Amino acid sequence: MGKSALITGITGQDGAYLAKFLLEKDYQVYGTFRRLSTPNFWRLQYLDIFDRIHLIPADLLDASSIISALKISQPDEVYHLAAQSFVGTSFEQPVGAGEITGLGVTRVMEAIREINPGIKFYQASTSELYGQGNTESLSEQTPFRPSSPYASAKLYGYWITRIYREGYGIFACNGILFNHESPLRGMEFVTRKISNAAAKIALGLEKKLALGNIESKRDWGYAPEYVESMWLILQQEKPDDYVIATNESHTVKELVEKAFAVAGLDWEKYVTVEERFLRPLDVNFLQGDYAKAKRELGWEPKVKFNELVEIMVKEDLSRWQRWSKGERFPWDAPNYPNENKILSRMLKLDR
Ligand code: NAP
Ligand code: F7E
Repeated sequence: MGKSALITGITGQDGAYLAKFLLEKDYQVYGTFRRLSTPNFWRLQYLDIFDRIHLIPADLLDASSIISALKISQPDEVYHLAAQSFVGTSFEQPVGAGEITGLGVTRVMEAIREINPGIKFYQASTSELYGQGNTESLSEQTPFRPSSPYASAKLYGYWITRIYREGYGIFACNGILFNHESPLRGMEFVTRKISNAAAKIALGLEKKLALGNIESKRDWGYAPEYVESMWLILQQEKPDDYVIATNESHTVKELVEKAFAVAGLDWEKYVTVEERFLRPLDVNFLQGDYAKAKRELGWEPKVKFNELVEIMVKEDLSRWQRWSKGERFPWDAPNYPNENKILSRMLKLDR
């Protein structure tokens, strides 16, 4: 019998890919999910692993549910991926960001400390920790200067992880992952927003796309490769923190240009920049130096920017084509309202 792992946030992009990866390594895979009025298991169904995982209801706001999840799963490893993960939302729900994304980490760590301090713990840390003002590749040594409620909650989670490692001797590690994307990415993130819009416009299902800060630069990698690094981090002799990235950065404008080209379109005819999609603070440059991960984990990225954009746009094109012909399959886009439909604090500001 293989090892056992508990993934918080198994319904999200990384949770689904990590579950698939661990099943292939012969793990017993347990995952927490939130009770919602409409079930949200489409990614697990899309990867065809839904029947092979064990689901446990839990919410990061409820410590008792986390304790139950640990008692039921008795894991060797916990991958703590659940979070309020959209930076834009953290400006609208800043208290929730602190409670869920920040204090949630302590609830999981405390449960581990009480139930079994021998459990290994992975914390989903992020390049957003670095914040504004950088122009060069960022490493484990670069100081953090968070620029959003999301990032400051993640900074708290980063330090709690280190404190439980150094204070209680728990095998607790931070993966400082730069942006990673895939056809399973949430619809509100810029890569998927663009790949979905390019596909719909090419098929005559949509007319335009409104974006925010298109000068912003990101280091975008491919999510299925990044989940392998999470596992590698927990297989080392000593617990430590690692940057996972591609060490390349591109602007949102380059992304939109490439995505529309893959769909056979000239982006300038369809894309507008609208102030309502700008954040109160944005991080303009992120690029990660993954030398330590390469040296110590033997990890390096294979899929780079152009291939990533091609994978995403081609998949969204194919999905919309199949859907238009009447085929039905687990998928988020048909139920996602156009962002113009959503009245948020930021959208209301200029009305
Ligand atoms: P995601 O697709 O948004 O998934 C987030 C997961 O957290 C979902 O399963 C969600 O459940 C769950 N969740 C949210 N609030 C919760 C709560 N109160 N209690 C329990 N579960 C809750 O995010 P992702 O892209 O997979 O990212 C995984 C983790 O890595 C996150 O912590 C994120 O902040 C971090 N991260 C992501 C990236 C990236 O580029 N993707 C980079 C660095 C770090 P529902 O399905 O019910 O919403
Ligand atoms: O924005 C700009 C936006 O929302 C990327 C999360 O996984 O990665 C993610 O956070 C950039 C920003 O991702 C739009 O202002 C322009 O500069 O796709 P995003 P993010 O904020 O980088 C990090 C590593 C995480 O940890 C997070 O969990 O694109 N941008 N126009 C836009 N962004 C969005 N969403 N929508 C736009 O219309």
